[in-house]
Amino acid sequence: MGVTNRLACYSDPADHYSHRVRIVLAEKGVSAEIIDVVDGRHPPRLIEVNPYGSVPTLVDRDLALYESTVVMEYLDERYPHPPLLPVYPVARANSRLLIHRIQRDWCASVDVILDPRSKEAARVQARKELRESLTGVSPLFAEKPFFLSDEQSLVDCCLLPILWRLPILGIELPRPAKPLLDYMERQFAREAFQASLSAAERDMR
Ligand SMILES: N[C@@H](CCC(=O)N[C@@H](CS)C(=O)NCC(=O)O)C(=O)O
Repeated sequence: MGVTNRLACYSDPADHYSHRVRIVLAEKGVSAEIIDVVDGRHPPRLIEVNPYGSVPTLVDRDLALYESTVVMEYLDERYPHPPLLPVYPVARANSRLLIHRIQRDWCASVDVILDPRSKEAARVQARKELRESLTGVSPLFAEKPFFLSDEQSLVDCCLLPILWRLPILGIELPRPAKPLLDYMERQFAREAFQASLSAAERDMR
């Protein structure tokens, strides 16, 4: 008899927000049924549980959650080991602020670059801004093994899907970004990161 996963995750195999949640699941070693949502073809059950039909959406028995940050924090609380947010309130708040900044600055650029409706000039500008911004913060990655942290955290889980996509975003980091390039090499080699990748994501590099 097959084992039914109590968790199901509606995920677009190419989407960086869905990738965040798949990384958290892999870091926690939690098995979930990954239901691929591609080309806007929404399974009826997804529409039933999420009025926006957006992915990622997590279903845990009677609970349905969407918005990647909400889903990630739920998983971190539901499966506390290993913890992906610091214990103390100041450090937790700082992690949440970093996630917000990744969202506002870097995810905004990624979404412009990948949106087929974007004008070419906007795409060129977003690519330039993202490349310069990542290069600018690169020295921070020389200070700690993870992004401004001694431990893997939800901040890394938000950043890695972007960094993995740099080739398809048309961004090559320059040599001075070496601390960031080293961080990427370390992170991409992690077993959990490799386990998080969909077939479409494996093809991105
Ligand atoms: N802020 C959302 C963004 C997620 C998002 O943009 N999802 C896209 C993925 S391609 C989506 O589901 N769009 C609506 C749709 O496909 O109907 C999050 O963090 O989860």
